[in-house]
Formats: sequence, structure tokens, C-alpha cells
Amino acid sequence: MRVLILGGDGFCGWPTALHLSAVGHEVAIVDNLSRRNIDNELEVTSLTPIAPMSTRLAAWEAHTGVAIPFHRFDVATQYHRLLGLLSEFHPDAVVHFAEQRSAPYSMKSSAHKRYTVANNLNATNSLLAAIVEAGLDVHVVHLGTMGVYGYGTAGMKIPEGYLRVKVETDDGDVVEQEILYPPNPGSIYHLTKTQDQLLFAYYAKNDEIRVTDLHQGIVWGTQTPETSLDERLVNRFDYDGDYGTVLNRFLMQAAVGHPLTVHGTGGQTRAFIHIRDTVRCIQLAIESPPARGERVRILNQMTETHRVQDLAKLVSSLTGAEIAYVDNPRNEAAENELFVENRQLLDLGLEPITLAEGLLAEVSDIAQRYRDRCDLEKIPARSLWRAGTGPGVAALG
Ligand code: NAD
Ligand code: USQ
Repeated sequence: MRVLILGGDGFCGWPTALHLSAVGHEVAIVDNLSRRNIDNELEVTSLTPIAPMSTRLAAWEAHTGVAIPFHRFDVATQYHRLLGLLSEFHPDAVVHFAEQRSAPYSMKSSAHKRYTVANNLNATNSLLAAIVEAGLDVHVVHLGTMGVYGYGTAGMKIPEGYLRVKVETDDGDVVEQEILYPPNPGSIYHLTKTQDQLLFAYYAKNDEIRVTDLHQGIVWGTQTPETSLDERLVNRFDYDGDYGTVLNRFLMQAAVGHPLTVHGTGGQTRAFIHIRDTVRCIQLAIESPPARGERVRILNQMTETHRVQDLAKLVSSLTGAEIAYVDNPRNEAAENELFVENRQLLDLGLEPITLAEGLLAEVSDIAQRYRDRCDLEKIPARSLWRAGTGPGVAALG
């Protein structure tokens, strides 16, 4: 298949591009390098030394003989570049990662809120409008988030996208329907993902665009077999207070001797998936597309749920790291249960990598190896969900 990867320089996009290329798909990448520019803005770098794009691509070609074309432009604002590329490359599938993905970054200021909304919604709408204008039958595979559901349940498993409801009509009959699970975002970033869902539902209904929306949990780990081939192919590892996600942060903190920064009581339960399973899930999704005219296919892309305090205790037991319970900078439930349905990807053949198998290798291979590149100043999470709250300002509530 011909596969266009939007956001193919990022943490999930780069290993996905290499994996799909390795299994024989014809891959091209689009990225505006905004993530690298945000590193400049935040004055931080990936813990792993990521190579410039041309070096990455040359290394891949040297190892495999396969060239991956790279197009540097902004999917949200350079509509005609996108339209031209779609018409010329004629992809069977487009994998859409090209969004601002950090919740703390999206909450830093009104400018960051506006950027995140404009970038994410325009990227998604431009892609869908361009597919319609180009007259193509393309399968769009989008990376959504578990956070569209919120993280609470009424004691049931969170279903894969749609909730079966019974409604009483005016004449007393009971009608059963499936509706999009009620959105309940916890940040401006997560809000954009709930709005993406409506764009997909509309274009699937009106234009019969085939869409798979992968509601992904928190990705942990760094390397895949392809990115491990050569240091020039190494994947990025974000550890800073804005882009670092919780488990990778704990692994890095343990490696540099920093206490593990548990927000609040650590009673928050979240869904997780290893990066090697991410790339495999995307392959499974593009290789089993929905039919034209089918409603948006929604899959929960996660393999395990864990409570933040349990993750901290696990990393501490493996490494001897101290645990620090810090005031939570976010406005989120202090405690929640989380049960998630993920049958569809398992039925397609996913064999999950568990935390138990992968954690120690990650600590020694990546966090220890690159620990000297860590800037300790960048570890605290300083982005506040509400002005006048958070670390050093409010007591835990
Ligand atoms: P990332 O920031 O590392 O990668 C996103 C890439 O898209 C970057 O290279 C960036 O430069 C590019 N990009 C952003 N806006 C663009 C635009 N307008 N035009 C062109 N390129 C643009 O993020 P990631 O961790 O790889 O996440 C990829 C996707 O997966 C995101 O949509 C994110 O919401 C989703 N996701 C990520 C995680 C996670 O834990 N990392 C979990 C669930 C879902
Ligand atoms: N947390 C800590 N300590 C830290 C960092 C985070 O306790 O040092 C807590 C947070 O308060 C939160 C939880 O860990 O309760 C998860 O935070 P996170 O930064 O790991 O994840 P999140 O902000 O939810 O975002 C990440 C990705 C996002 C993706 C989402 C999937 O950045 O792109 O959509 O995970 S999910 O969480 O399932 O919605």
C-alpha cells in the first residue's frame, strides 16, 4: 500500500514510518518540524539525541535501500501543498499524527490554547477537505486519545467509541441506539481530539470517507526494532514537564536520581501502550480498512491500565528511586477507576508487550544511557490548569 504519514518526524510517527516501510509499504512523510521548534521554545531537547530529518532518512536508506520521501509543510495552513501531494502520491492510507499533543503545553497560556485548537482542528479538517476535493478514496487512520472519554466509568468498561443507549419516545416505546460516547475532555489538547471526532463523523456520513480513529492511551518506551538499528534512527524521548509522559518521566527520573514526581496522591488511573505496540496497531488498522459508507471505526489502542502511584512504586522497587508526592498542577480527579474495552485490536492479532517485560530494558538501555543529557531544571511540571493554583500555590484539594 502507499501510505502517507502526517507528523512522521514525531515520537509515534517516526517509528511508524520505519515500521510500515520495513514491512513493505511505500511510505512518504509530511511534517512541518513544529515539534522540534517547540523544543527550542521550551529550551529543552529529547533525552535521546535525535538526528536531523535528512540524516535520519539517509540512515534508513543506507540500511534498507529504501528511500522515504519527506515533504516539509504545515498540514493545518498549507492546504494547496497537501492537496497537490495527495493528488500526486495517491495514497491508499493516510496516517494522521500531525497535531500538538501535549496537554500541559496546551494549558500554558491563551496563546498556547489558541495555537493548539487552530493547529489540531485545521490539520484534521484540511486533510478531510483535501481528500474530498482530490476525489480520492483514502483510508484515514487518526491518532485520537483515551482522554476523549474522560477517565471515569459507571462501573462498566469504556466501549470502543460508541455507547449503546435506550431512549424512551413520546409514545412510550423504547428505542435502542448507538451514539458517540459522551466526550469529557480534561485539557484544551484533549478537547481538540473530541472535536476531531465530530469532523470524522461528518465527513464519513457526507462524503463516505473511510476513517479509523485510534483512541490511544499513554505511550511508553522509546525504541522499536527499526529505530534500534542505528543511533541516527533513534526515536525521541521527552522527559520535560510539558511533553514528558508519566511513565517515561519516572524511568528517566530514576536514572538521574531525581525523586519520582507523583501528582497529588497518584490515585489517577490511566491506560498505557508500548511504542512497539503502537506501530503494530497502526499496521493492523491500515491493513483492515472499513468499507466505504461505514461509520467511523473506533478502536481503543491501549493494552494495560495502571494507577500512577503503582507505577511509581514499581519503578522505585526496580531502581531504588525515592517517590515525591507533589501538588498537582492539573485540574483532574484525584482518584479514578478505569476499565477499557480493547477487543478489536486483540482480535486483529495484537500481542501486547507488558510493563513487566519491558520496563527494566527501558531503564538500562535508554534512560541510563542518555542520563547525562538531562537538564534537571526542565523536570518539574509548571503548566497550571487554572491560574493561581498548583505547586507552591495551593494545597492539595
Ligand atoms: P509528537 O509531537 O512527537 O509528533 C507530532 C508530529 O506532528 C511532530 O513531528 C510535529 O512536528 C508534527 N506536526 C504537528 N502539527 C503539524 C502540522 N500542522 N503540520 C505538519 N506537521 C505537524 O507527538 P506524538 O507523541 O508522536 O503523537 C502523535 C499523535 O498521537 C498525536 O496526534 C497525539 O495526540 C497522539 N497520541 C500520542 C500519545 C503519546 O503518549 N505520545 C498518546 C495518545 C495519542
Ligand atoms: N503525572 C504525574 N507525574 C508526572 C507526570 C504526569 O503524576 O510527572 C500524572 C498526570 O497528572 C496525569 C497522568 O500522570 O494524571 C498522565 O499524564 P501524562 O502527561 O502521562 O499524560 P496525558 O497528559 O494524559 O497525555 C498523554 C499524551 C497525549 C495522549 C494521552 C493519552 O501526551 O498526547 O493523548 O497521554 S490519555 O492519557 O490516555 O488520554
